[in-house]
This record gives sequence, structure tokens and C-alpha cells, in this order.
Amino acid sequence: MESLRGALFLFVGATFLLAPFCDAGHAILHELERQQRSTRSTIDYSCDDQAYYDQFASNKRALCDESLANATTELRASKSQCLQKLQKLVSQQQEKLTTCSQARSTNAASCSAKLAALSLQIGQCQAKCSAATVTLKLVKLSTGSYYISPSSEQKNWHMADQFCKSNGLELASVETIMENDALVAAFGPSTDRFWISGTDLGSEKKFYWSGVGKTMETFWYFEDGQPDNANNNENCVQYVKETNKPTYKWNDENCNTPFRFVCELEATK
Ligand SMILES: [Ca+2]
Ligand SMILES: [Ca+2]
Ligand SMILES: [Ca+2]
Repeated sequence: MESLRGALFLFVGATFLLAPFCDAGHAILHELERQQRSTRSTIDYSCDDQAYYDQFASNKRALCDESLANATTELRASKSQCLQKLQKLVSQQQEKLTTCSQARSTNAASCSAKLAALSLQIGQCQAKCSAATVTLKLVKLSTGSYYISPSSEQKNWHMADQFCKSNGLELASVETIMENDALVAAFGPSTDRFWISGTDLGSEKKFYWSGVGKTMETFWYFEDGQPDNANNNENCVQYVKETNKPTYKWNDENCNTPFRFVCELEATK
């Protein structure tokens, strides 16, 4: 019993003595716990912040990617429009080039045709000049220049008229006694007949000079009894030698009979 009492006494005494130390221990424990909470809070906060910035960066990248994608789409659309415009311009240019080329071709063809026509005319003129001045030996008389076909060259009135015209001449129109005498003298001693441009082909007995387009009013030199329109078929005028006389006079004759002929170079030619 004595020992029990002694033990109880020791326990109470120890408790009384140790009480201040326990209070201090509790305070330290509280402080440690507070620091632990604070540290954890800081750590948690820092972790959240990092996550936030990661998320922010991720969002930002997403926005950037979206903007880039939009910009790329716009650029592609713009490029497409540009290409379409360029293609249209190239097409228009090609169209203009084609049109110009066709116009040039047409003009060139037109010019070539005109040049060919002019060349043809020049050739015809040169041929006429050449024939008139070289092939045909014109006889220069006091009343003008004439071509008197030789005996070997005889044509009907129409062919003779055409021959004279093709050489820049006309069948002779004998409008005065001087012209008549000059021609008769040039015929020389011949009994051949010579076509001249007198005719009544338009209206019977109304004779005119086809070479100058005038009626036979100023000078008339038919042989006696002529024009007689023999066989009702004599419409062209010719020089014929009078029977038993050295002189020539006019006679109407069938136009289709070949004779020598006289071309005259008219002043207007
Ligand atoms: Ca004449
Ligand atoms: Ca007649
Ligand atoms: Ca006659």
C-alpha cells in the first residue's frame, strides 16, 4: 500500500512538473502543421498556375493555328482569283492577237489582190503600148497617125475594129477631104479594099463613124450608086478603087467579109 501511494504521488508530481513542456510541444506541432499547410498551398497554387499557363499557351497556339489556317485559305482564294484574272487577260490578249492577225491577213490579201489587178492593168497597158509603138508600124500623115494593114493581114470589119482597139487605136474615121486624100495617097498603087469605121449597123442608111462616135455630116465620099445596101446586108464602109480610075471612094459592104483595114490613133487616146 505504501508503494502504491508512493507511485500515485510520483505520477501526480510528474504530471504537474511536465505540463508546461507539453504545452510548448503542442505549439510547435501547430506551427509545423501551419507551415505544412502553407507550403502545400503554395505548391498547389504553383501547380495550378503552370497548368493555367499551359492551357493559355495551348489556346494561344490553337488561335494562332486557326488564324494561320484562315489566312492560308484567304491567300489561296486570293491566288485563285488572281489566276482566274490572269487567265482571262491572257485569253483576251490571245483573242486580240487573233483578231489583229486576221485583220492583217485580210488586208494583206486585199492589198495583194489590188496589186495583182494593178500589175495586170500595167501589163495590159505595156502590151498595148508595145503593140502600138513596136508591133504596129504607124504611118505618120499630115492629118494624124494610122496603121494600114498589109495585104497579108485581112479581117472582117468587126475583127478589124477589135484589133485596132486592142492596140489602143480605132478604125479610121475620115472626117475631111484632107484626111481622105492623105490616106488614098498612102494606099499606093493597090486594088485592095480597106475597112474604115463608117457603119449603119445601128439604123439602116444612118451612117456614122464608130471610131469617134459622130454621124457622117461633114464629109461624104461614097462612090456613085453607093451605099446600096446590096442584098439588104451591107452595113460597113470601106475604101474601094473606082473601076478604071486611079482613085478610091467609099462603098458599103457585108461586114463579115475580110479586107485590109485602117486604124487611126485618135488625139484623145
Ligand atoms: Ca480621122
Ligand atoms: Ca446598110
Ligand atoms: Ca455597097
